[in-house]
Amino acid sequence: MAAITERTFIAIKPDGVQRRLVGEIIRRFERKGFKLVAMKLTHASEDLLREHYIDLKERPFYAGLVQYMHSGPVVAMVWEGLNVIKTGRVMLGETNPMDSKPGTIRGDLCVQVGRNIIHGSDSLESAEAEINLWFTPEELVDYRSCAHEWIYE
Ligand code: DAT
Ligand code: MG
Repeated sequence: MAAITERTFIAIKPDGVQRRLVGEIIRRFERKGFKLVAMKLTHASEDLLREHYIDLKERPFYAGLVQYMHSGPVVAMVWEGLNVIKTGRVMLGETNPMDSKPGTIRGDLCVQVGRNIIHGSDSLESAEAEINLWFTPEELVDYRSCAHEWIYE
């Protein structure tokens, strides 16, 4: 069952950072009602990125994907809330921006699959693995949101 403390890993990719979309993307998660638990601007190593996308290692675009993700800084974040993994994916839109509906991040802000500006975990298992890969336990900040009672009954 989905929990209020469910967490997902969201990353704004190098194109999103370069295109000054960081504020726009964070704004959407904040306004929705999700709680920011961790965030850093980081130039990820190729080793970390290869591991992050390890499930896609046999795909023809894997090397280019790692290169693109390594081409500049990314904003790595952990967001928390009820059903945040699935809802986060809905907010992102489809993998290919061409298939993404208006109103979604990819539907509104990007054009091509190889420059789709944002990553979001797709399952509980991948969320846990990705959070552990990108963050140390100390980087996950424990605090109570003052809006909690106004977002949850
Ligand atoms: P998502 O990022 O929606 O979870 P994914 O995990 O299947 O999608 O793929 C990871 C990233 O790889 C995706 O955001 C963009 C890139 N990618 C996926 N399919 C691709 C393709 N057919 N050509 C080029 N890049 C692709
Ligand atoms: Mg994925």
